[in-house]
Amino acid sequence: MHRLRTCAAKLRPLTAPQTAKKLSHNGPAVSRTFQQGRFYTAPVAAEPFLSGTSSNYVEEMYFAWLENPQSVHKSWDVFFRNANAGAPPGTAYQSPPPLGASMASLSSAQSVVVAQPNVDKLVEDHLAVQSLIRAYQVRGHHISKLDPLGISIVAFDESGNAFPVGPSSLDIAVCKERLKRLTVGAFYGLDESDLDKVFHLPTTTFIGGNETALPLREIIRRMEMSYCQHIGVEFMFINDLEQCQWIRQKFETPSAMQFTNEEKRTLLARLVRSTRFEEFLQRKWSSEKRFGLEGCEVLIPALKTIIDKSSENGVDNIIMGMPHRGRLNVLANVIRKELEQIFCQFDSKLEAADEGTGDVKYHLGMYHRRINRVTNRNITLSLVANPSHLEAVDPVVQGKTKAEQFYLSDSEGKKVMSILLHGDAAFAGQGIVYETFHLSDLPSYTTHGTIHVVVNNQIGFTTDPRVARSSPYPTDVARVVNAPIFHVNGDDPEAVMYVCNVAAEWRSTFHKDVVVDLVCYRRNGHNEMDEPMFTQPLMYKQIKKQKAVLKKYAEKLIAEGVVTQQEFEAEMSKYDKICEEAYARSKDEKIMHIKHWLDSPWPGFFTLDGQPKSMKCPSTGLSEETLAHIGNVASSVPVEDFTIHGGLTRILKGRGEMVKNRTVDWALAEYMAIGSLLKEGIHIRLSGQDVERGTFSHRHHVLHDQNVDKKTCIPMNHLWPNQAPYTVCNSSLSEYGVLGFELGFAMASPNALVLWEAQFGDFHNTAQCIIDQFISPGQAKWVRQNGIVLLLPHGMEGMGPEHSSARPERFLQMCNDDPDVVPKMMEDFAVQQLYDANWIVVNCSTPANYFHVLRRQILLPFRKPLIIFTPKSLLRHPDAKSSFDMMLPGTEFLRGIVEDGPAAEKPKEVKRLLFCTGKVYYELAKERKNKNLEAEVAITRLEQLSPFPFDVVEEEAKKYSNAELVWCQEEHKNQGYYEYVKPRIRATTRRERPVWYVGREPASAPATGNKNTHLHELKRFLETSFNLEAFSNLNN
Ligand SMILES: Cc1ncc(C[n+]2csc(CCOP(=O)(O)OP(=O)(O)O)c2C)c(N)n1
Ligand SMILES: [Mg+2]
Repeated sequence: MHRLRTCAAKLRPLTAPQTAKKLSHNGPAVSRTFQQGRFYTAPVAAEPFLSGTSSNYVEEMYFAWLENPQSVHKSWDVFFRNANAGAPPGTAYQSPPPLGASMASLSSAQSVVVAQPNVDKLVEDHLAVQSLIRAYQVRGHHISKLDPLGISIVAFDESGNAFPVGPSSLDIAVCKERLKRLTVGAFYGLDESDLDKVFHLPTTTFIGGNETALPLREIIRRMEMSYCQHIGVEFMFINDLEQCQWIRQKFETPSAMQFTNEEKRTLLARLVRSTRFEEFLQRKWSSEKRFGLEGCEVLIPALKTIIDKSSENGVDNIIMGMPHRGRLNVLANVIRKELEQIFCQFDSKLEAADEGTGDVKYHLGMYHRRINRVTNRNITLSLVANPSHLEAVDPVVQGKTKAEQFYLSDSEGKKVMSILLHGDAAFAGQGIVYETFHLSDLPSYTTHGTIHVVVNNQIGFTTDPRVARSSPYPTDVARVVNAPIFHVNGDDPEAVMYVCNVAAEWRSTFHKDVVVDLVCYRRNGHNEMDEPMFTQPLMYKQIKKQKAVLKKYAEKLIAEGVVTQQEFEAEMSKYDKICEEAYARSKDEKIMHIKHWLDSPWPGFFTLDGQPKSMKCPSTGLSEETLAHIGNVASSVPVEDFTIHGGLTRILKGRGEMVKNRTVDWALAEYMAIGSLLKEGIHIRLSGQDVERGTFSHRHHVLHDQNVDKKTCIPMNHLWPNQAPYTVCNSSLSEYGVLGFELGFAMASPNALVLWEAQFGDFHNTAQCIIDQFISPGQAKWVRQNGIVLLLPHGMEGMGPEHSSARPERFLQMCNDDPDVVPKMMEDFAVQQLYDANWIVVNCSTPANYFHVLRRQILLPFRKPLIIFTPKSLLRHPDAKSSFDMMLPGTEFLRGIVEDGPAAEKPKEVKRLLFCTGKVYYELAKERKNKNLEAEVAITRLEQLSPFPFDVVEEEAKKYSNAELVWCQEEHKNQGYYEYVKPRIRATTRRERPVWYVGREPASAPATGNKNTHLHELKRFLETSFNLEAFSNLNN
């Protein structure tokens, strides 16, 4: 009870300003003292009956009275006045004079509560009514008529009889039963004889319209109308009173759902398009799968309503993501892709004019700018390309939306918004939905409200909801972010249109997520070739009887006289003709241009025919002055009155020393790369868990004032007067969601460097779907380049199996370069190789090289994903420092760092050429020195693993022509790089020289959990690395 009242205390102040305002004008002289959990003034609070269950109700009364003393019954008015005037407890109440007035006269209803023999009964009845109203608001959706098939369990009682629902069944017994379901219990003591009693309405309902009291019968009728028809509103979990009131007003206000004839005709026309489109496809390609929309044709008018309303509210750019169901229809009738372009996709002889794997109909995206005919405003609609993996596109859409908002300085999402479509089974089942919802209100990830539309056909392929989810609705996941959920019967197009309007208004008012759950059915099997009767016989018997929504709605409008039969038929013929004409034109389409299916064109970045403007990469070096400037800012606090932590002062001082000595460590090199690109107008966004400080406490891009909460400073944003902005943001604890989001962000523009850092590299595998479905094959599947950078901390540091390996073998296995073919070494070989690659995989061993590869990423004339295995111990390794000299103009990223010590002076005398990558180099170099083998063993580091630096390796192999070729890695043999590099090194030597392996034995886990074993393994493979006899008796 106390908790409840404390909650009330939290909610009530929202209306307090209005109340206070009123009070200061004409209310009684009551000062409103907010006490812990209670709002009465002390004398009122002292009344004995306020301590019981009636207190909530009385509190309502009291507030109503404070706002307007005339709004409550006279007896309450007298009571509150007396109590406030100091009447001793128990004496403030005076029985009202008996009223003889007729109850039919509702206009004077505010003072018509029947005289009660005692106040307890009066209070209890009002309480009962208030609870009843609340029960409808909270749980009315459970008994609303959402299922067009009428077979969902909520419409049946225990004996299997369909429950009579709706305002027509106002028999009190029925109401009681229905309300029992809502209230889990009795009817609060109300009975038949109370139906004509008039009750004052609480301020938490709008069913009264202009009336403040209504007979119980009418209250029930109106609550039934609001909450138990074809719309089920789930919102009472939202802990914001204003938002709850807003929703109540939308659904409770009498006659809220009114449409003009014009609107009804538009709705019918949209249904005609939606329905006839599927029928047309079925006629022409009866044996093709199309994942049709039959049973949810209303999706098209639903989306169009959302778009119209949003456009009316100022949105001019909508980014959508959707699954297979109804995709073609959405492309045709919402995004308005030319019909012939869609139809020709069914022609198997269509030839592709450009790259891309021809994965068009269900996966490719779209981008289209056009005039919205309803609002006459320009609107850009894009549909993001998606893989089969249901819901995987959700965070990608959000990231792209965020980026578009960012570039348009649309900081509140007034211009750009996203719409996500979902299937019922996928929405409930896929965890990425939850991860995406959790990004929705985070400052650096919010898109200021997404409208989710669920095509809830009550089935997922062949699986019933009752075995597909543990929640009552497929939409329950949305409750975590307090998104209202509007369930609506898909066979009532007007109800659908109404909720879609409300959803769009909600989004533009509160800038928060909202869900429209279109409860519908799937007329055919999962696709048109599937037999649904195998698995859902009863459901499909019902579906066979089901009249199509278009027919039902047309009949309704014809009966209402809104359209005539002829007009309806003319509308259908008109659209059929459009389809036929497009079909004829589609026959002329012989060549298919996948680039016409891009969701994110990058105007000006490529030549007109989509090629890079050059095949050169400018020098990535920087002037001494620029390096020093960035270094100095990185070592300072560039704002006044800001107290940083003492430890950080030391770190910054250390950075300052490095700058003086013209050297950089890892963190400083990163600073230089980012800072310099900002100067060149490139927006940089670094996102991931704890990236602001850096997991290893090396980065410190956000400084925190030690004395003032939330006072932070990002020195990177204080580098240059007109620099591009730098966004660095700690993310939610998600990989799938956040990596998807950043990929989407990177998709929007080629002129931004977007980096996602995994806390440890091994965590990337919870985002595997984004890597496998989007990043690795994105360009090949969807002709879409993307320059996202993945920073994956990697290295065998004895930290055990969980934090050691970013699994380089997996990334390398997905590289598209041929292991057995040495490419032609022409001019610009290195850039050409990058252009041909699906992605770039590097493992830098020096800060300078890390610096160059980040800069190269943006200076290249095209975009490729870049995977960087980043070090842990090297962050502070005394040898892992680079001189400014390695970063000056003319310097560049080194794909291989070749031996330059004594071995290089007399290469023919070298016995062994050790190839390696990453941090193991430092261990090898140290061991070589200890063993005094610097002239005998050359060590060459491969910094870029893929595309493979064939030229570098070839040259080194030739140079050390008498040396054994050895690949050394610290990872286990079946992991790391060995499988990838071995055939490629062999190919460069025409398979004439063996490539020996040194490293850890094959293993299932990435590393041992035992520190001693770790050190032992290290010792062993270092020994072997410099045991020049190790392979002398072996064949490779
Ligand atoms: C992540 C993932 N797992 C499994 C599948 C295979 N699959 C394709 S459609 C489908 C059923 C989807 O049901 P629902 O989300 O309700 O959409 P509907 O087809 O009913 O419109 C399944 C399981 C998939 N595409 N993606
Ligand atoms: Mg489904």
